[in-house]
Amino acid sequence: MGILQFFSQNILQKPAFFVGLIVLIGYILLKKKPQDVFAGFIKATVGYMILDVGSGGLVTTFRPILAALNTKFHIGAAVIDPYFGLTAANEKIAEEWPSFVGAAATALLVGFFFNILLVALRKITKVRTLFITGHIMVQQAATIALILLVTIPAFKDLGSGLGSILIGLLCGTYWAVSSNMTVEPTQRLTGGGGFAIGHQQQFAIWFVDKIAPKLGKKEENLDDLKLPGFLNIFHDTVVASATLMLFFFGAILLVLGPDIMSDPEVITSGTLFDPTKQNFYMYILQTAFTFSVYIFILMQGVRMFVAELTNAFQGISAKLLPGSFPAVDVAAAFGFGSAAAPLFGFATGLIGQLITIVLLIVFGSPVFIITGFVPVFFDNAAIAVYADKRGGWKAAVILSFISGVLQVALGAVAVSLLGLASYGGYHGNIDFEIPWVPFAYIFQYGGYIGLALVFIFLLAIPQIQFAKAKDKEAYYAGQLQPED
Ligand code: ASC
Repeated sequence: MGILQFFSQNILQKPAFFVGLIVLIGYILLKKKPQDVFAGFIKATVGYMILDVGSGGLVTTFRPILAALNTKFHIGAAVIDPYFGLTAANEKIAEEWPSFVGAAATALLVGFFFNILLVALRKITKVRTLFITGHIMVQQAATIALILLVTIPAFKDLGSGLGSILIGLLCGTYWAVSSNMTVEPTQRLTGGGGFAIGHQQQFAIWFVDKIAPKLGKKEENLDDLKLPGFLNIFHDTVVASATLMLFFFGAILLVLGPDIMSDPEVITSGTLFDPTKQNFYMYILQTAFTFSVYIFILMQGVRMFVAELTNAFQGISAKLLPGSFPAVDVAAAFGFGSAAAPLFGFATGLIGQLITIVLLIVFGSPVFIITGFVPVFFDNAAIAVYADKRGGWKAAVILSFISGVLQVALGAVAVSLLGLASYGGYHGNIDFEIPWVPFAYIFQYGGYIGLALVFIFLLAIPQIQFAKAKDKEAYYAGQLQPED
């Protein structure tokens, strides 16, 4: 138990070390020189820590600003964001099912080892991917635990021991199967990059990869869009993101005003406005530009660790888990495809979200949704990157817009189904709209039979993928099929 707990707390829940450890083991298996093993471990761990600085900076700076909207307008709203979702799920579990407080952490371990087992048995399961994005697994285990506790009232009677194991098996199955669905789309995007996605939009990526070619031409890339001359400056990520953020967060910050932005009770992280030291408009400019700074940092870190991880994983897949792929953070995909795609996806997804939020108000929805930064940016950016690769700008714009609409509409459904309005948050990423909202309803109406059906559905997916693959060797090797 001690060893398991050490592993869970210090490695599994600290993805930088988790990734570093995997690189270390991979390089040892590859019989690299000790100094190269050491260097690889450092570059992977530090690269991941740099990614964390980038994404952590984005979250700490922009999350309180969105939450402040809630404070100012006194709306019983839920922020759709996985960190808000994590907090909300944990609070609700602690209040209503106190014996299940540690369940998500145990489920995390159970799920991880079950994923390894599914890959080890890949000749039977057809699963090729190991989900290694620890911080995402923490969030998902909590949300999935909550979904089961709320929708199957008898679930609590299993007790936290058996209950945690069942939650873990469900998590592990989702991790293994969903990331396995991203192998071909990601190989296509990256030109054989050798990794898959283990994040919060695997079902969406699979769907987008299938549907995008029907929506547009892949030759009509976002990067090739003939924009009016002056717009060319937006092909640069820094210029584009800074400008866009100046527009959106500028408006939000103006509405919130200097009083709120200088209130430490509301702006609990990021940079507090200090009226004695700075002009408010300069503060707005600075906050908007901070976005570009963190995006830049994030991408730098990703390049570092993905390079090491892909090398090292060849060692692991050859020796330990033959034929397996690492399923990593979706940000790893942003460096491939059109450089303009993440930003376009984010912008169109945001427009889709805002229109749907207005519609919620117009139709008197009891649940009000506040845009959370993580889903609106990372999901829709990813959708646009993958869609653009297969169907050009039209597919990217259409699909990220639809995703924005679904995030808000189904997010509101989830908040009311799970009773989360008074806890202020829901996970919100696109996989936690589809398939997880339908799954939650299947549990609600089917109880344990519903749960069994979801297991069967998930485990059947890689079987169908394998059955449809003409070249079976290529399937196992994660190579594209001849018809692709
Ligand atoms: C998420 C989440 C984050 C970001 C990060 C993107 O879903 O919880 O912190 O996306 O993983 O790089």
